[in-house]
Amino acid sequence: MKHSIDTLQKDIESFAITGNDTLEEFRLTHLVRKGSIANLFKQLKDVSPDERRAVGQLLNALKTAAEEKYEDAKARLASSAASSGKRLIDLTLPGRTQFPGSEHPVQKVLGDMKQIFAAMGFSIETGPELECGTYNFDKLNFPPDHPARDMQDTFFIRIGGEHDDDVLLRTHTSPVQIRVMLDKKPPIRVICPGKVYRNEAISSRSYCVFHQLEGLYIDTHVSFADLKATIYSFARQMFGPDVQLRFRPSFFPFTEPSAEVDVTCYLCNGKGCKVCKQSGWLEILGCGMVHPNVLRDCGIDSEKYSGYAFGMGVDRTALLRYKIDDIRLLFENDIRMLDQFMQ
Ligand code: 2NL
Repeated sequence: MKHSIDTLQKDIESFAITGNDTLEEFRLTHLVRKGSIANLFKQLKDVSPDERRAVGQLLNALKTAAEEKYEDAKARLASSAASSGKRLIDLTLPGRTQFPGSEHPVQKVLGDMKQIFAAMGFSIETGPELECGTYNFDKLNFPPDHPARDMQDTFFIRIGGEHDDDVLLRTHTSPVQIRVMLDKKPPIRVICPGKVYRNEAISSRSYCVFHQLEGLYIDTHVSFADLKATIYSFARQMFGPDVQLRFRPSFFPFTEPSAEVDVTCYLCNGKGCKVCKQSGWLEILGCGMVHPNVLRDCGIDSEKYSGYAFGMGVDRTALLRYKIDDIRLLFENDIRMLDQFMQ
């Protein structure tokens, strides 16, 4: 009997469990009710009573060892199956293409504008796109009945189910400059770039979102001559050293006097073409001396300080520079358009 146990123990120890088939073979050979171990237990009754206890202990130890070997092998096979699944590489798959991305044409133009003004000492300020009517209109000297305050022209925001006419998507970046004036003492020299929103009829030339860059300079003795010099310097760097400028009188509620500025058409050099409608001029910005009411309402003494401000659209310059014929292309983010701006 002891010899049989020894032989079986060697068999069990040397049994190589290499996969699920041999694992099952091991179980069927040794662990089932009619297997090798159970078979030896049956022979226990033939062992003499004084040896039976010791032989029984040997058999029990062998049974435990066989069960452990089985469970260990089972766990090992399960975990190696899981990790080899992770490591499996299908070499027939196509490679993964990298899309490095590119700077949006609007951001390229905006970047050039920011750089020119930063070199002249302007710092860059940003603010919220969701504004209150006070900063977007009232503090900019808009009269209460101004058409820009109309529901048809501006996106007012409904809050808590009630129409609240004091929260809106900003229609220009001027409220950022209002925030700067309320926050800081002159001298102030900032540019404010960003998205603005107007409820336009959408077409190839106008969209409900577009980009603006506004500028503000407030100090003692700031004059219209300072404004002109700054705009001239900007235009020459932006559109070329030979560009000519034309200041036309205009009106904005927040500046007095006000002007609109044209540059010689940089597509036809002022000769006249389809884009400038044969005039030879392109309108690039609006500007003026900050209205004393605006300074007063922002807590700045208009007897002591004066300032100029200007505002320009960014998208139109991007369309002209890159010969894009539909403004909507700037907002659809179609890869076929964007990847043409990859260097
Ligand atoms: C345009 C005209 C302009 C301003 C913007 C401004 C801001 C403050 C005070 C006074 Cl806080 N003015 N901004 C001034 C004149 C013109 O924009 O045609 N923009 C596209």
